[in-house]
Amino acid sequence: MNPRACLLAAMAAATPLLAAGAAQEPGRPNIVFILVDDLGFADVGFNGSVYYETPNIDRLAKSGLVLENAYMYPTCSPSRTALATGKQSFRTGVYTVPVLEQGDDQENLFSRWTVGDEHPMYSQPLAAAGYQSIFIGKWHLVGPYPQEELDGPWPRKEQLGQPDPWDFSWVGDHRKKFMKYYPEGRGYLRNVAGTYRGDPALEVGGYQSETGGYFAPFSNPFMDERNPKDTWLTDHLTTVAIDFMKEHKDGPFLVDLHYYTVHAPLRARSPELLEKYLAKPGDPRTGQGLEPGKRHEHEAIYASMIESLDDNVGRIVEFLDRNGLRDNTVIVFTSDNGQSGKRNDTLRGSKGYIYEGGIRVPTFVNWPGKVAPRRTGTPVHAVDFFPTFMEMAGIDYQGLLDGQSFAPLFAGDDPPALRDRPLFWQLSSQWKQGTCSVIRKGDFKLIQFLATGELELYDLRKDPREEHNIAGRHPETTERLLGELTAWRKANQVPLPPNAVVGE
Ligand SMILES: [Ca+2]
Repeated sequence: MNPRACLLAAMAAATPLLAAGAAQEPGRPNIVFILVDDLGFADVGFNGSVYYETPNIDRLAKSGLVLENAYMYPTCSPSRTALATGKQSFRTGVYTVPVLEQGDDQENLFSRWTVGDEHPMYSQPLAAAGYQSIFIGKWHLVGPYPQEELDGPWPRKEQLGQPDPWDFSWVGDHRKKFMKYYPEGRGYLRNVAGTYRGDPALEVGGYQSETGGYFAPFSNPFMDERNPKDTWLTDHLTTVAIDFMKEHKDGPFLVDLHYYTVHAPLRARSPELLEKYLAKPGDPRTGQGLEPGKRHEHEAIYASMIESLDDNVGRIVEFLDRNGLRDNTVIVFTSDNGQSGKRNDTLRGSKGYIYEGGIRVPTFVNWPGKVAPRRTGTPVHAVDFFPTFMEMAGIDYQGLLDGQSFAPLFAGDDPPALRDRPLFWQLSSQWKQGTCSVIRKGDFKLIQFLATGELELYDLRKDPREEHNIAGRHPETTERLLGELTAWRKANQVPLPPNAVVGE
């Protein structure tokens, strides 16, 4: 037997839950789900960055399954909603971050902010199966005024708004009336730092404040700051995670560590790290670290935040190793959308765009002995994480889900049922680009803009930077994918903005 076949045979023997039709494994694994905010595909060493430094993250990636084509929506809210509920945007009505929307009620179905309790989250079946769970960091699955969303007309005539960051008049209602929209209403034992907001800048001045919310005092009403152990938010959230795992060592536990970093406002972790990255040569392949002047300082600050993220991932691994928890803990690492305003010459677009730079994110699953270390190009979507968590935990979940478990990839192969399936996106409200429906299947990605009917087709294998729209040159492929996309919309009765010119 060759070494790979030998490894697979050993894994097959050791992983009954992954075999077709197998019974549940008696010991459910602990799950640590690290979700980083706005971390770009190429902002980690394991995807080739030589400017940003992520040695701890890279080690985990190398000994795990790297998903090279892991996709989110282009912004926080729809991605986080899809991750949590396993449902597409058109079911939850969460299409983008409401305060970012551009245009009027003809051009948009204005997005919801609050995820309705008719949409269960993966944390609920996990809690029912005995998981002790904590939510740490950015929640963003509730709007500042849930009652306004519930009482108002639908679709709305105006987009939803938010208060000034330092206006805490909403807190009282959220602690009582709207708690069901918070982690505690979703099966978690505790919520630390999760609010409606998409960034940590809650003190007077918001983004312009000195700390940006990344340095203590954090001013977060959902965080106990009486005995702060750390003065830097990313360190503090990691300490909370470690304390929780200490408390619940006997497991199984779910730690959702959804860091606020590396979202704006950017703040340098330390003057020393800032100096280090200001002096470091840039990377000619990605363009990272090569920006001039003020933008270079921006990149160096960002790099210091990434290094701090990496240090903290290292702390988690060290804790698990020291406590003999590593083998029964699966670590899932991803980001909620592409990089925001940084440079990456290897992909088109950034946060807000449906191009690869906006939706393809750095992702891996590490589970010693259960996940064969390798890289795969099989595409996965945000809606696939919920069913994957169910399979990892051996839960037979019966609710409606739009995705598919990608746990079959763990054994070392790419089953055609996963490799060749289509992935879909529906963006019915707009920010940086027009509303659109999207299908990715095989090597191809087709974007249909709803207000104009314009089509863009890209061959991602030959043209990873999406420089050549080949819709006109490949009418057969275009028609075939458009047919699948249209059939998907029709089968799901996907609502479209009033100005859409595409019919079914
Ligand atoms: Ca984000």
